[in-house]
Amino acid sequence: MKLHWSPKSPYVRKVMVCAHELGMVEQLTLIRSVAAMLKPNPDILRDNPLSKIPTLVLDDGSRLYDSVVICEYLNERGGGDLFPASGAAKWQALRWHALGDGMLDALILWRNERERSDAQRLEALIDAFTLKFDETLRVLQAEAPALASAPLSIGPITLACMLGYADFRFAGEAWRERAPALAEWYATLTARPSFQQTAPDFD
Ligand SMILES: N[C@@H](CCC(=O)N[C@@H](CS)C(=O)NCC(=O)O)C(=O)O
Repeated sequence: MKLHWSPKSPYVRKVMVCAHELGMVEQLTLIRSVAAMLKPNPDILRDNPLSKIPTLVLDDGSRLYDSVVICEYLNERGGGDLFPASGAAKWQALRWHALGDGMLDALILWRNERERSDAQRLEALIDAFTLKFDETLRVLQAEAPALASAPLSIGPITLACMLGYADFRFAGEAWRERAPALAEWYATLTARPSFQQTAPDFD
């Protein structure tokens, strides 16, 4: 299987963490692919009309996207339990996944906005993203005990990838100071080899 991949993408990281956890990394051929919102990449477009990474090309030529679809595919193929099948564990995992992914989408748009010139930047948008990040930290700080006792699944994996991206691109937000119990949970989870081996390239 070929994976359109980058060492900096938090969505790609979700897939790679799942692949490590499932023992499937060797089955993936990583294709370094540059995805930029303002410059669709013809090599990715051939496999995904949205020109986004991660995109997975299966051995039979079929394609899968986006990140959560790829993660669920790997989980099924690898016989894993990263997607709880039913009941409260399923809905908790999916809600955490939605929160992590939604916040990631906001962080990426926030970063784009932040890098505009003073004249072009929409401060109201920056304020809205700041508020959403604050609220996300508040909710997750309150849910840190639940996170600490939950089994490893797509929910906690995605939240940790989101917080890792915040470290990577939003170090100034100093989220640990505002969410110390969350920071403790994060430190424990990201000590796993699957996170250590997929840490974003800070260069
Ligand atoms: N919902 C997608 C989001 C993927 C995404 O936005 N990836 C970024 C890289 S971090 C990308 O490909 N951006 C290029 C673009 O938006 O055109 C997923 O979960 O895979």
